[in-house]
Amino acid sequence: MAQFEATAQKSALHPKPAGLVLQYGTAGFRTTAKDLDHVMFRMGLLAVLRSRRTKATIGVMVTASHNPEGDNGVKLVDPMGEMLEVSWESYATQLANAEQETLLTVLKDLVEREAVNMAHNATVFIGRDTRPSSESLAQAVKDGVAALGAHCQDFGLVTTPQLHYLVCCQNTQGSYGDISLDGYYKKLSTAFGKLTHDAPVAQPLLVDGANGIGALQLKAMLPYLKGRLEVKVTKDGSAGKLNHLCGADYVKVQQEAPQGVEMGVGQRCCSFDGDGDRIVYYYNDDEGRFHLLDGDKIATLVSTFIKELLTKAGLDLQMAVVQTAYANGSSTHYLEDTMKTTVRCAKTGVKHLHHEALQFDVGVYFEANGHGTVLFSKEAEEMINQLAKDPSAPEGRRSAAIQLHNTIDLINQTVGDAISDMLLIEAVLAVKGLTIQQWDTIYTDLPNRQLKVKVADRRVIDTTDAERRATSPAGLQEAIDALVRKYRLARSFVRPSGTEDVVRVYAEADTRESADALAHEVSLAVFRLAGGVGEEPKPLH
Ligand code: G16
Repeated sequence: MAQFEATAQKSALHPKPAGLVLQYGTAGFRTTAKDLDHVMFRMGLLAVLRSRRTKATIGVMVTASHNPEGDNGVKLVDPMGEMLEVSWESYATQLANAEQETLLTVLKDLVEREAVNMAHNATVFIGRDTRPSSESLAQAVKDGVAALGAHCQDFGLVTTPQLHYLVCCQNTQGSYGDISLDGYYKKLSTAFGKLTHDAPVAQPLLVDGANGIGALQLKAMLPYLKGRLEVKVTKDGSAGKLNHLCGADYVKVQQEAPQGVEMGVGQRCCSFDGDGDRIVYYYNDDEGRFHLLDGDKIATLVSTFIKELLTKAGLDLQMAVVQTAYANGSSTHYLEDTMKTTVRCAKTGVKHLHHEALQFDVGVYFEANGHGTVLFSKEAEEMINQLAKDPSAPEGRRSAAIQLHNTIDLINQTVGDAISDMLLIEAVLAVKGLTIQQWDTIYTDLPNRQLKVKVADRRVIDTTDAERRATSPAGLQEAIDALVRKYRLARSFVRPSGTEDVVRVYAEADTRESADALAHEVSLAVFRLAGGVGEEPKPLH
């Protein structure tokens, strides 16, 4: 216990701002960078305890992903590369909010409740994004790890999914891949090369790197893809701020191209987010109209490709697509009615989608914002690999199994990964001989709008039914229902963001005007019934 006392003393060097209370949100803690030093130190402590408890390496990623450059945050990575187990989120919150005098008690309680063996070795992998504050915050994590006498390995500037990959490789003793960035580049590029071996090389792809780590890592990987994929990286951080008027979140929410990017007519373009775990595609048609292909379109493309290969391979595996309430109604209809695919709806946050996707042999999960991946169960992988290696199997079935095997190798199954998803999409388009325009016509999105409303305390909003209905404050859901009834093909919901201090509003309807009007009216209802602050939301037009 002397170790704890020394630790609590060291934590005084990373003081908690008085009165600050933070909540473990959709993807860890997130707020202005200046308020996070103590959180980082304490997450270093938590990672050590989690490592001792699981007897495995744990990851800590310093990033605020899509948030503005001045924010920062931290995401914790569990042994197989998943997000931190939900039951430990409350420990994280307790540690982050403990006052200096109570920190020791909170630590001791956690160790006792989880029966953590403090004599056990612990290892923590650390990564960070390109935010100016990230280096010193990563140092605070290291101080926390050292304070509990554990070992840490700092991978420096990596994308969030790369850190997930590295943690998984480490804890599978390299069977998921080599425990290095070189191993990551090689694994993905080799799979891409095999999958697209017989397909022609496509026209160059323009990638908006959100001025962040995704751009740096993609550039580092390009030599491995030479001759197979032509990519031009823009918003690579050499000028301009992280996520500012660019990046996947900007493009998805604003429904427009990143500012200042020269897009050729019909050119295939995509945007990453600030830590390289989201991707959306888009192009301008010859009338200058902008077309967005978001996470829903990606899920549709990828699930169709996998379903076709499973059918060709004659493998009877259960596949499902997992979406959230943000999924465009047209995508859900297309998947269920035309593709006859099982669709599930989960709460926002990849941890929820990931969990749901694990229930199937093949679980394709994507949030509309472009965050997602595909999970194959162990049994599914074994069946695919056996067939791929079976010389007595009919050629058509075997070659489909080989393609599935290469697809599995190309996918980062630990978490949504913009680089891996981009390569998967590029491979599917190349193998199927599809242009981005053809992909786009699979179905037509219902016009939709996302808005943010500032309220005094966003926790006054509670939701149910995978966030599709509000249970508090009183009267809000009834107000939304009444507004939705005014429009055709309309749907709307509200939920407190877990990464920003706002309430998010989503609306879709049969026309752009109706979707915008509905989103505005629902924003007003939130403002009036949920304690809006500042100016009332103004109509969009
Ligand atoms: C994170 C989560 C995503 C979520 C997004 C927005 O993304 O990983 O699953 O969709 O936040 O969450 P919210 O609406 O609660 O603010 P990222 O890319 O910012 O880490």
